[in-house]
Amino acid sequence: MSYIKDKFKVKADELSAEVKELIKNHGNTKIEDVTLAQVYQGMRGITGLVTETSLLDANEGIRFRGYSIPELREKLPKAPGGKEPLPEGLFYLMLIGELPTEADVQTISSVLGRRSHVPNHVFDAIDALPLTTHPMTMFTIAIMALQTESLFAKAYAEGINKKDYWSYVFEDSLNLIARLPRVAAYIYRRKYKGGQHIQPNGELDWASNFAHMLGYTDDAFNELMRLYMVIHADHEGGNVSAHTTHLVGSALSDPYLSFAAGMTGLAGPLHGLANQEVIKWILDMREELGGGMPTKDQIEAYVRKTLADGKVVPGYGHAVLRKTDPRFTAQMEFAKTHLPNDELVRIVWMVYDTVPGILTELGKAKNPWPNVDAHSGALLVHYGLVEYEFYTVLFGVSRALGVLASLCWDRALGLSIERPKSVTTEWMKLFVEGK
Ligand code: NMX
Ligand code: MLT
Repeated sequence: MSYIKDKFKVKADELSAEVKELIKNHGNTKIEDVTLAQVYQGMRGITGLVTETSLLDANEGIRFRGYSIPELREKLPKAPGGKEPLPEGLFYLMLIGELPTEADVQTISSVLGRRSHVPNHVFDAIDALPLTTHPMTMFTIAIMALQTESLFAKAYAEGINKKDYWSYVFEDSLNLIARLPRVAAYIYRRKYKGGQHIQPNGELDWASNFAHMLGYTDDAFNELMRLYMVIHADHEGGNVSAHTTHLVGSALSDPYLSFAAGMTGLAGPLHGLANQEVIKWILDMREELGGGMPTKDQIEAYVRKTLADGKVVPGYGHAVLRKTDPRFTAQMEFAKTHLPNDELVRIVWMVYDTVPGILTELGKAKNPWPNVDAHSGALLVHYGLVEYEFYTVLFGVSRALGVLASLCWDRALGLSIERPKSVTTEWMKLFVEGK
């Protein structure tokens, strides 16, 4: 791993010098104006963050260091016999900014395998929670319990030079990514499989070891996990989980604290919890209609009822995207190859044929198209992972790759504590009156 860390340091020094020059020569350049509405409405459209790992285009979707999802599926190294990219390769790409070789991916895989040990007190913390606790609550508590292992927190307490922060954040980030599948699988097996835990297999790649610890031995499920872990990993810096991790990290809270904070945001229904909400919504619809395949008219009526009840249609809409999410399309392609006749998948596709027209007709949602969450549940159910409350934990394990690679960059670039200015509505009223 040390050669990858050395390479990161070289890249970080180069970019730090470029950023210093940019600020020195163009520090007063105005990027855009901010409207009063933007300040009240979730800062939508305000460019206020720098995130190196990925960039979102409203129409085209996400690019990771310049590579789209179809390009990643083609270019990133695969497991022997596999067709989907290994998430370790995406982590390398986000960290270093270059496509990895097979050997780079192998190095990361084996480092993650070696660092995956989770101390017993973390399992004790999970075990202390009632079984009814939501898996995302268990997950964030377990990450907080893991914070005892932070090398950054320890080094900071001992007194380190700020030039070295990045090095400890780098180590913590790798250790945390290595440990998360074990923690997540422990939560799953405790809550849903009677506490019959499965030990990690150090021979496997990161995603298939996770699948193995969840209890899956199917090669197709390993492939799904690899794809799932790649497509959920990062979505530039402004989404709630990435932004929160970055914000909390800016106070020099260590990667465990920062990531746990990000995960509490991912657990919200307008963000990552939509992963579970979509399948719940489809299953509720099916139950209400008496089971089996609904007709297009029945789906349309159910969508209209959802909206009339003042609820959102989960899996549709986006704060930035204005077209079908390429992460939805990648999952649709996976389904077409592996499970084209699955009933739930076919319902997902019928919903896709129905919802955009209705949302467009009503004209309120700025984006009527599906996001990543609209498809994932149906794929997981097909392979037997039916416990939908767990889905956001899968999202969280994947999201660690992006937000922790970004946290390494934040500290390597020496980014400042985040502290935007806020005002009161009284201030706003006086401001618009010109006082
Ligand atoms: N169903 C019903 N109404 C919607 C939907 C939807 N899927 N999407 C947007 N709207 C409404 C939205 O609630 C808002 O209504 P109001 O003015 O009464 O507050 C109006 O349309 C305008 O919202 P937008 O500006 O289009 O969306 P915004 O940027 O505020 O929010 C989401 C983006 C993603 C939060 C929103 O589209 C949504 O709630 N979608 C459903 C939940 C979901 O799928 N979230 C997952 C996002 C991806 N992820 O994993 O994080
Ligand atoms: C994400 O993956 O974080 C979601 O699509 C939400 C977002 O980008 O705002």
